[in-house]
Amino acid sequence: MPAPLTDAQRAQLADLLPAWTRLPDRDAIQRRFKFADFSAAWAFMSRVALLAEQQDHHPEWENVYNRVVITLTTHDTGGLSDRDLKLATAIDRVSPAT
Ligand code: H2B
Repeated sequence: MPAPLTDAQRAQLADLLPAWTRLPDRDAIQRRFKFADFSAAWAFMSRVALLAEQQDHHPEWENVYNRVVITLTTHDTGGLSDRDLKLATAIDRVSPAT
């Protein structure tokens, strides 16, 4: 079972995941990506899909041409958990430098 983020972990979020922002209206983090074109965006999404399957943790996301928006939260616990931290960290590793 995922472990909800503790207050201490929440306080560290900005340092641990500087490219991600907390959403004001729900317990979730979000990152926006922009690529050269649709093909590059889809290649990135393919990598993220494999990571998500490996981790059994799945993003909410949307893609419009060369843009991808990823929102992470844990539906099973109704908010951020250690699984969101882990997946966000893995996504950062396969994302292009910003
Ligand atoms: N993804 C996300 N983001 N939150 C979850 O609570 C979640 C998931 N639960 N992927 C997993 C799948 C669960 O539904 C399955 C049964 O493991």
